[in-house]
Amino acid sequence: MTLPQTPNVLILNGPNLNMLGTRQPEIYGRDTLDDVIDACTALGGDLGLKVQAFQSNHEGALVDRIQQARGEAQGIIINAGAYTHTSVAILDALNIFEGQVIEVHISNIHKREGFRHHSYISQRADGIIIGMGIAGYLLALRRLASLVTD
Ligand code: CA2
Repeated sequence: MTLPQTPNVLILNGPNLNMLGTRQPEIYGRDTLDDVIDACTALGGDLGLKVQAFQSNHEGALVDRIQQARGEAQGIIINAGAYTHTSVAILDALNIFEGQVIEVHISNIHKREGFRHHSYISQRADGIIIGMGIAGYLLALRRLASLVTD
């Protein structure tokens, strides 16, 4: 399949991240997911990247979207939410994806409950950004830009 001239980056968000900005601002901040995606889309434009975004509360829908990204996106930024700590299916899907993968967590998962300390995604991720708030998505985008346009 022919890849597009402008590199595509897919931002994937897992369960409950659609609630950003509405609850637990002390952990996740006050910006909504739409705010995050708007900021990433604007920065992506500056960096020469086309940004696509997908959020789902369903594991299989995230697996389907990762499969769809094959041959379509050069990089994935993923915050798999709680599936980070449970989902071999998402890890397997990412292992089939040929591009760059950056894992993002808004909160510092290592400062939280023990069950959040392990990530299945980290076994596949090319980079990990943890505990930087929503700025982590923008940092991930800058890193992906350097990885996919070099
Ligand atoms: O820190 C992160 O980004 C997490 O991936 C967020 C997940 C959590 O299960 C991970 O351990 C760490 C939870 C996302 C829930 O997002 C909400 C946002 C606002 C209000 C309520 C939930």
